[in-house]
Amino acid sequence: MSDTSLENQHQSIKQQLETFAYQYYVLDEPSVPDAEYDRLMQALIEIERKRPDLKTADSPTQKVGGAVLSKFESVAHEIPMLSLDNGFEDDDLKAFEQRIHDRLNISEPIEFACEPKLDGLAVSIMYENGILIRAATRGDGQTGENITENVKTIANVPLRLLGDNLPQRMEVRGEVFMPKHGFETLNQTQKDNGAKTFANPRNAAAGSLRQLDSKITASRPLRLYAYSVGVVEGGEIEAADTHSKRLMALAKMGLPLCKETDTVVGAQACVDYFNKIGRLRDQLSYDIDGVVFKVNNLALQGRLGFVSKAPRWALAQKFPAQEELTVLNDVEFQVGRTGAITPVARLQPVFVGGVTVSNATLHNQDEINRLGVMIGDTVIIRRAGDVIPQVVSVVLEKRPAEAHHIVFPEHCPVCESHVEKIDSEAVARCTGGLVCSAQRKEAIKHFASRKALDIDGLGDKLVEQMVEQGLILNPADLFHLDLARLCSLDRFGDKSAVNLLRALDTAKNTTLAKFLYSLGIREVGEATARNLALHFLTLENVVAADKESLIEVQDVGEIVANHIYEFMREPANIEIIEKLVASGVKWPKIEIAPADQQPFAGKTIVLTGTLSQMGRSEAKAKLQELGAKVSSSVSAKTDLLVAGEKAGSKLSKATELGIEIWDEQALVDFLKTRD
Ligand code: D41
Repeated sequence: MSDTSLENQHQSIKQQLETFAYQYYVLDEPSVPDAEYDRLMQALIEIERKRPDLKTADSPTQKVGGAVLSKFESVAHEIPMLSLDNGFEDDDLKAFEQRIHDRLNISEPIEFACEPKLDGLAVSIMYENGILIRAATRGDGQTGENITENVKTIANVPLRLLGDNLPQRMEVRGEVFMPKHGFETLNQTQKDNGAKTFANPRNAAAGSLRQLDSKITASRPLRLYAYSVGVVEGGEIEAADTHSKRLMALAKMGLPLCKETDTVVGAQACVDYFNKIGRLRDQLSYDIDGVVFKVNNLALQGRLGFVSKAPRWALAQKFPAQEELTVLNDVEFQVGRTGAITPVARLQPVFVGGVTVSNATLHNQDEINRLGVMIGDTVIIRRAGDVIPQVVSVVLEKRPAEAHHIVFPEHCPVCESHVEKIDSEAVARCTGGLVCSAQRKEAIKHFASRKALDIDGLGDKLVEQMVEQGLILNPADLFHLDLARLCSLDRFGDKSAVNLLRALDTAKNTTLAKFLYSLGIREVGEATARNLALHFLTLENVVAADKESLIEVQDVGEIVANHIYEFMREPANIEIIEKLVASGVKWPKIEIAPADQQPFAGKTIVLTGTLSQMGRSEAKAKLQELGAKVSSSVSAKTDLLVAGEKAGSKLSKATELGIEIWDEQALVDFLKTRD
């Protein structure tokens, strides 16, 4: 091929790749399948192999990394990278606005730019005439480290800016972070490879950015959000008179911004924004530790200036800490419904993430070994969202001389039955079965729970009391309770008793799927119970099923089949089932339309996004009744995708593959025609 045609081809492929990467990583709107992107990238690599002179600094091939350094050179920031003042309470925001008013000698409400405070690492990226020429860490604010090769591999960092009227020089400042999902995947891969896992996305981002081999960085799911500029010489952006216009100019040049940013007027509106982001926090795809508020007007920013390295015009309002130090006072062992024994850390109470925490789960023996934790140790505990607090790590320097090992019990702490640990499983179990009052309590709680028989008013505390006083031993006994016995319970009046008896009566009308789920068979969740019901149609068939026919049920493998089979071979279980049926627990006969009347027979359907009119499990059940196989991932074999709100990658994949797509309303309308 002639030199010019190779050059033209290179130019054309390069531009296509830049556009696709921009659409995919910056706009979040994929336009071509991954395979097409990979194919073009290979073609570009091939051309550059023949013509190394075409391998310029902004070539998309630079995204894959390659350079291996022996150390990071230092870089002096032309304009120092400032730090941020912190605020913690609503009043801190009010005081912030007050200080601004006082200093500027004005009283009008101030306009603030608001940005979620990403929990990553601040970086500086220098572009000259639109080409990325250098990137550096913040370091101490004056001097950082040259991490150009690594930053170039970050998927959403443009190597070349878009548009015309670009600045001759522009330094973009922003935060490099690892999205939560990428962090989970990375840790799983690390674990599978026997490599060390990272404690949180921030550490993972820091570890990934500080690699001398940029190929490693390239393999890590890092992202950038730009939040400011340093040096700016020329270009349209120079004319911006507010922070938000600057950010807009950056977006126009192809730089990624956090989508949750906004501007508000006055401190109260800042408080409202802070609370709104706080509520959204768990749903965001990245970790944040607060919100940064900045005076939007650049002229006012200039007048305010900075004190001791932090601008007077910005404030980082922090969420309550999610990690704290405390002492592990003791470990207790709890017995669950299936006998699983869980070590629970009893902690010196500590205020973290807005609540006082005195317990944390230690999961199992493997986790205790992994942490190397001893009683008496000072530990770091973390509380994220609504999940159970976790012990993150041990502060070995603080281990007291009297610290002692955690001894896993060989006998059940509740019923003293033998504890069994199967090598292939992480959990240890009490072998007591229904002899064990802890397992009994949990089994009854499960039986009464909302997704099972849904017995209104039968809460956990009440179940515990009833078991402790010997009123009931198993779920079947619930239906033999009477007023006199119920009224003997602590703080349980006539009225509550009547209500509970009525709720028990109502709960007798259920479905076969819910009944099977309520039995609490190991690893038989809602979905499996539903599959069992649809497959076998009657309780008798499930009870009598052999392992081979159980494995035929959708999503039932050998292990689950074994659990079901063993459960049904246990005379005590059969006795309970028979008693329940004798007490009047019943369900409607399952009518399966003949195959030729099942509109989705043989079809594979995927549900994605949020379904607001019906729950996802309800939608799934209805589709299955109409013959569909409901799968969780989109592939060429998918026949239909039902996309609710906020549908993401599955929707784009289905679009790419040309699969039929319905919104929730279409499904609802369709199901109506079947009722
Ligand atoms: O999201 C962030 N972590 C963030 C950090 C942000 N959205 N804005 C920031 N703005 C600044 C100033 C106001 C100094 C330009 C920052 C940081 N600084 C910052 N990050 C680390 C140290 C300072």
